[in-house]
Amino acid sequence: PDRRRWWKEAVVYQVYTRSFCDSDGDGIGDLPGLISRLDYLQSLGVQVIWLAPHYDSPNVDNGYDIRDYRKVDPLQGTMKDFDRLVEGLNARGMKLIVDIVANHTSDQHAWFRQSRASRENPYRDFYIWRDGRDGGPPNNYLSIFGGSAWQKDETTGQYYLHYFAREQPDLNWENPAVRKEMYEMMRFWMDRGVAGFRLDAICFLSKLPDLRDLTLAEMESLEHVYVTGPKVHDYLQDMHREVFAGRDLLTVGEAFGVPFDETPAFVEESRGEMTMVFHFEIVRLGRHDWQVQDWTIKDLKAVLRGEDTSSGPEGWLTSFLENHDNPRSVSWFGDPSPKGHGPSAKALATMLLMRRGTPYIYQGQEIGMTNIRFDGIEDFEDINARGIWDNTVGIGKMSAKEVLSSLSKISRDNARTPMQWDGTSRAGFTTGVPWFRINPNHTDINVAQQEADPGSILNYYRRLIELRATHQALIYGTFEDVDPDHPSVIAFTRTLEDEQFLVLINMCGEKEHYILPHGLKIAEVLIDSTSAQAADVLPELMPWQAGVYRLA
Ligand code: ISL
Repeated sequence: PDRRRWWKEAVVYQVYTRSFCDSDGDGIGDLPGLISRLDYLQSLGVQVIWLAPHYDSPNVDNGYDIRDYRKVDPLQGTMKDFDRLVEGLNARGMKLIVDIVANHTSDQHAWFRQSRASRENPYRDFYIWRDGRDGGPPNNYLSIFGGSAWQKDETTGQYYLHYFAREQPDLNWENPAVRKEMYEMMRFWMDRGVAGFRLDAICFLSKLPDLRDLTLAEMESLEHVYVTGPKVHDYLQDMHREVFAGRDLLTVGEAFGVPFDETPAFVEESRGEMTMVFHFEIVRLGRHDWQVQDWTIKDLKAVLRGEDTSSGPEGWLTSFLENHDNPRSVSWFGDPSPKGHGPSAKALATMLLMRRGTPYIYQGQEIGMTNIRFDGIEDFEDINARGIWDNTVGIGKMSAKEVLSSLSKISRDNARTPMQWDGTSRAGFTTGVPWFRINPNHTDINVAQQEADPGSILNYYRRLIELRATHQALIYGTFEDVDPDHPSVIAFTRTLEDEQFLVLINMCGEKEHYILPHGLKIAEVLIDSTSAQAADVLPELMPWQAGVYRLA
């Protein structure tokens, strides 16, 4: 069985500060706003907050472009506010993890301003500079956000590498001075009381040594290439020795592009790298990059099984269906229509919280916030959506209608609309003009209304979180898919010693005649989204019915 760890037992709540709660009426969420909602977060039962980048930034990529790692973004507050946040959390028995963006900085960071100034500058090697080739960039690398991953800098005539936006130059991790700066910066935040880190794009740190050209197939899935740098494990072990060792932190790495079978190396405790990683196979089911594809429940189940074993016998794993980079799960996997909304959001909550792995709830997911409508490219804020548009419609490669339809479904903006606290005109998010549109459905979907309704999605989340906390088997128990072939029902067990639970999820909006395999029978209901009694759960599952049961 797994060794007990606080970060395996915790449920994490991801705060995208800019869209969470605004305290000063400038339309941008901030730290004092977040502090004012700590009682709410505590009442959910989550123990850890993952805070979006809170550092000084020109906000080209909403804080993922850092100008000064040791300063709080004035739009979000002050260092005092940060300290108050940590105190407020600790006073409630909760912890904070911060987002570390180590792969790149902002082009406004002092290091980059030095670096670009001349070839001889002592900071030149903080970034990755190369001569061009035949009047173009050094190789055919593409940026994750579209276009070449190289930008020519007129001052010195060389190109610098940027895996993301051109305003996000990649740091040169080969350079020991870069590593030293990063570790010191991480210790700086640890000294201010953080309990761990979410490590942004961490598997991209090590670059391919020869910077050879990509094949066409590789250009179609950049993330699978950019994670294959030969030194990524050296750097993570170095970071562990210098920063994490002996401190029992929660360290979660973004493993976008890392295949399941390469994962144990990142998360096995004895190797000393990270405690868990985020895989994207589930949230990216049904799409390739930004293009939408068909998917089935059987596909989803295959990924659930694959992910469950991906961390190896000794590593730990995460469970998430949403974050700030992906559409809302009720719109993607569920049914956001008035009829399907509540039931499908509860079905997804059951999957999220009852499988093995530390669950991450993204703000608003607990009330079933949905995607928003986009009528044209001007409705998008996200640099990624704009990049996709420029590289398709912009160059006449695809029609506006086609791209708009896809972007509306997958855009990161869907997850970035302001938190829906109540049904008033600004959703209780701000008294000013919100930086981004509030979803008009906030009149129906909001915290205030769900607080008052015992049958709400919000209160179902609370009950699930409490259930997980009271049964070790729901944390440490093994996971077994007992019905891999059923086309619409997910059925798995969680087993620890002599305790066993069955989790059932009807993943469709139709009633389903369902018989449990292997002669299994339900003896007791621990939670059921339709409030069914043990004898009535089967053989007819209601649309989207989900629950956790003790077997006879
Ligand atoms: O969201 C994506 C594309 O739509 C992903 O490819 C994403 O860029 C990738 O998972 C890395 O994400 C992280 O680093 C980015 C930042 O924009 C994302 O918000 C962050 O989660 C660059 O720092």
